[in-house]
Amino acid sequence: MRDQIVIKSGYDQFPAWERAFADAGIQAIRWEDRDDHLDAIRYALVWKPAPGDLAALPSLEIVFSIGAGVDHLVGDDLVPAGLPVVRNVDPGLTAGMVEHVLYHVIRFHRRMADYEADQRAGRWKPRLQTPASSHTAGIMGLGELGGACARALAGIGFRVAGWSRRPRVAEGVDCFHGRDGLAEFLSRSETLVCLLPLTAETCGVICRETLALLPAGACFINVGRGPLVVDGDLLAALDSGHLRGAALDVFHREPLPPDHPYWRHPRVTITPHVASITQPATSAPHIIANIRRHQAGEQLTHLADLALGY
Ligand code: NDP
Ligand code: OXD
Repeated sequence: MRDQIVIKSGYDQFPAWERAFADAGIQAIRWEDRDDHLDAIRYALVWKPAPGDLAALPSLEIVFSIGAGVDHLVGDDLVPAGLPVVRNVDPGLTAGMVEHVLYHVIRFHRRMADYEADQRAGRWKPRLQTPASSHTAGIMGLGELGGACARALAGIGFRVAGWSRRPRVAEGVDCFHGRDGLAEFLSRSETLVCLLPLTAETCGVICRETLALLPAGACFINVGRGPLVVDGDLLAALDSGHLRGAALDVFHREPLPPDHPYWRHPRVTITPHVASITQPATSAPHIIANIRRHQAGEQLTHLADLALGY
């Protein structure tokens, strides 16, 4: 019997997953068809399972997250006790995130939002250009995605600072860590990029106190998760002009409710949680390699620690 992996995705990518796994001799099963394969499904590749969903798969051995974030797997009755959870590490997802973050950092650095407003007003108003080397991008979260964004920004000349939980060393990046390093990190972040996972420790980290530590006129990009931000505090910092702009991809409630003040705020740019999307062709090799390791009795890589939340 072929190995079987059941897939529950937020996007209709089943044919691409099916092709990617078929090449390795693994049969992909649509989530809707799982009851016909209950005894054979050993692996699940999921996004936002409902409580009890995974417990109903009696032969399950590994849970793979379709997303880089695993916050959708933290909670009662989501992952049966003892099952390993593997994070998604996908060069395609990383490349997409680097594109999104570079685009927004450059957009803020080159004042494109101001020029767009000028155009709407029919206003010709040149501003002096400043070099990237005079602008510090601060990256919160120096993991797979934050680390790649930091390297890419440094590579095109930005000054880059980074913040992580444990000490990190990254070429071209001024690294800070822990609560003790946060104030110094924030005080130099002219554009702050949030690429943290949502955990008990990081929830609400972007709040009145932390926003006040950013330089006046700073910009903010959130591509981590919505609840990392206290919305009222971010709106107050934008209204007061302390923040020049925000590019928000993730929100407390998704879809963002139609009456949310972010929609119409002149300093806010919204995207619908699309900063980057898992690409089956580039993500599957990492999943297949872990299935092979598991079958050989070897240690899995990129295990999530659900107690830590990432
Ligand atoms: P990683 O687990 O590789 O990296 C997480 C980083 O956050 C690490 O550097 C970690 O520190 C740091 N971190 C965690 N907790 C804390 C803390 N309490 N204080 C300071 N730093 C902390 O994750 P990824 O880079 O793969 O992904 C990051 C997040 O990006 C995901 O969890 C998800 O929420 C989001 N995402 C959003 C997407 C979108 O389209 N908007 C797409 C994909 C992901 P340390 O290095 O010390 O462990
Ligand atoms: C992810 C996401 O976690 O898309 O990968 O948000």
